[in-house]
Amino acid sequence: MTTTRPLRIALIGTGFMGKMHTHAWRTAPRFFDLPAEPQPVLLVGRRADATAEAAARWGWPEHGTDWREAVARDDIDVVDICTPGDTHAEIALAALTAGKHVLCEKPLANDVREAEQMSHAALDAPGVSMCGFSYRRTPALALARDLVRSGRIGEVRHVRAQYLQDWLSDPNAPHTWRLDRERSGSGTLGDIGAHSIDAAQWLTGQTITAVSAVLRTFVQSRPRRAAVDGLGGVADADAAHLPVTVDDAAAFTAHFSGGALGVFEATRMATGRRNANRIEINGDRGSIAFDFERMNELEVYDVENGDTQGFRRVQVTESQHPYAGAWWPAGHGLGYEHLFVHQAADFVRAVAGLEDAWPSFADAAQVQRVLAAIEDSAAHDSILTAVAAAGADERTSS
Ligand code: SOE
Repeated sequence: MTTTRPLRIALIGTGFMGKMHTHAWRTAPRFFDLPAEPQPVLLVGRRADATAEAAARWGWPEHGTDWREAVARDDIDVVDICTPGDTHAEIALAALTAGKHVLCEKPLANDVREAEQMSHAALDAPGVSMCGFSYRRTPALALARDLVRSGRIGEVRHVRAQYLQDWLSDPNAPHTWRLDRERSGSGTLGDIGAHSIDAAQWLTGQTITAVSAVLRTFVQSRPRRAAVDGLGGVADADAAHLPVTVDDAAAFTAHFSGGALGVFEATRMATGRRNANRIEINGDRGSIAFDFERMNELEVYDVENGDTQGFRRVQVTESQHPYAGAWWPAGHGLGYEHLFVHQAADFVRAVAGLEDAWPSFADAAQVQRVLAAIEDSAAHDSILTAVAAAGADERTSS
């Protein structure tokens, strides 16, 4: 059913996510049958020289330094926001008002007020909007969701989620925008803890209603960055240090709307753990367990298995598994970039009206309210803190 109708993209941001989304827009129509062809048109970055270089390398025909150009142009259909959180709301609100379709990186915004503004604007806007909680598009997690939602593990009692990275464990690792509260909203909590919160709610179909939390900053200041490399970079050893104004680690317990109990941990200081995004869910009839460092596998336990009981390691690479049929023969495996290709493909289908856009801005605003409750609780000696309720008109996807 592939057509050549173009869907013209402007991408804002030239960092890790800008590079990843570029790859996704280009690759999605090569592997998925799509009703329109994403067409990279305009790349926007803050620095003219770096943006020109990125545009040339990644194959963007046009580049600029003002996102307003993307919003104002009639020949742009989609605005893809891959900037630090402090600009998400302004860009997204302008783009939605201009009738664009909007894909926005997570967390949706830097605070609840902005997130709710975006969620309301999305409700009234003609364009489609989606927030980039990309892990939902991991085949193993999508399969886990089908199992949990179909009742295969029974009534969910425990959700145990850890998101562990280590790129900040060296106190001399350089300062980045991810360590500046003004730009990122929060630290490890919003950057990677938000993924665990979203995954837990999406997998179980339950929302988090109250939390008790601790946040910790282990390194109070860091050298200025001289060059970008991966998530961190290379420090300028001679430059003055900049203050770290966000959390390095977060730990919290959570009450879920359906009665489940959650235990969460997120850190960028777990030496040896590079991107261990893990989640285990225990129900009364079985369990599922996932670790992104083995992203092609899902561990599944069924209480029914009698003498042969035990967790089974399922390779989620069969053609009938979510997304997997578009790729390689069974067992050949996918990587991190595939999640973003799946996201791009689903976004194009949503624009064509073939499916809903999920996670919606309302889903992402719900995650933002959980983040806010965690910060509140941590600021008040971990006191149990209720998560604010969604507005009556907010429409979360199931
Ligand atoms: C992007 O989705 C992202 O959340 C990054 O911002 C994190 O730093 C990361 O490592 C996981 O993916």
